[in-house]
Amino acid sequence: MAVLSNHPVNRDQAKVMNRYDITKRLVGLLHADEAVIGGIGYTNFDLWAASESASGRRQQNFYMLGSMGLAVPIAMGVAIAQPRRKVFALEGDGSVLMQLGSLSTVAARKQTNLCVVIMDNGAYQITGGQKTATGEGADIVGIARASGLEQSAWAADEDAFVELVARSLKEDGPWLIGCRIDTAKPVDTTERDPARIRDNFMKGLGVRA
Ligand SMILES: Cc1ncc(C[n+]2csc(CCOP(=O)(O)OP(=O)(O)O)c2C)c(N)n1
Repeated sequence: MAVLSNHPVNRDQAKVMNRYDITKRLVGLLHADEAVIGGIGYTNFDLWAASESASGRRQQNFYMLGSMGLAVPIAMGVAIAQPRRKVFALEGDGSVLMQLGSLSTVAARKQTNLCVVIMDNGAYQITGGQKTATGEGADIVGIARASGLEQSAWAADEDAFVELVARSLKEDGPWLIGCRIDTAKPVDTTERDPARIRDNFMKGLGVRA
């Protein structure tokens, strides 16, 4: 396996970053057609905020509003249906902890066009900041590797994050990027209109006129 990062770090060494800032950097690296699935929690709020520009809001995003742990399964479904499209799943640590089996499923399928980004703030922030197990020593990148996702790494800092995302755009995955983030409030709130979210996403993916 190739060296994943020029700055290999463990969870404790990883810089605590800001979710909006790194989401904005990720969106800035996209070409246009990549699909991005934002998990429930503040992850999708900052994806919503980071995806607005002068030319409108990026349509290739899906915002999960209902249930925890579904960003990876939904992203995998999109990745299977449209294998030439790169697909990103952005998920909170609390949510991925509820659906750890999805990581081994992605690994077992060798879903090459999928990149999972975990926003680890050690808390269920949106429901009041209750501590998650990652705040007690569970290491999502370690869990991912043990699930078969060899190309999993903690982002040492913002530059390393950009480097890892850029690699995931160019090279086959599956990838998993662990990000330590702070508990700053998200920049905006996703519009709570699931039918519109679905329709926009389907248009963005070219499966609905
Ligand atoms: C299956 C399920 N259990 C509980 C909830 C209530 N709930 C919604 S978001 C959330 C916390 C999400 O935590 P995390 O994924 O870490 O994201 P953060 O809020 O930190 O951004 C909880 C408990 C839910 N929506 N679905």
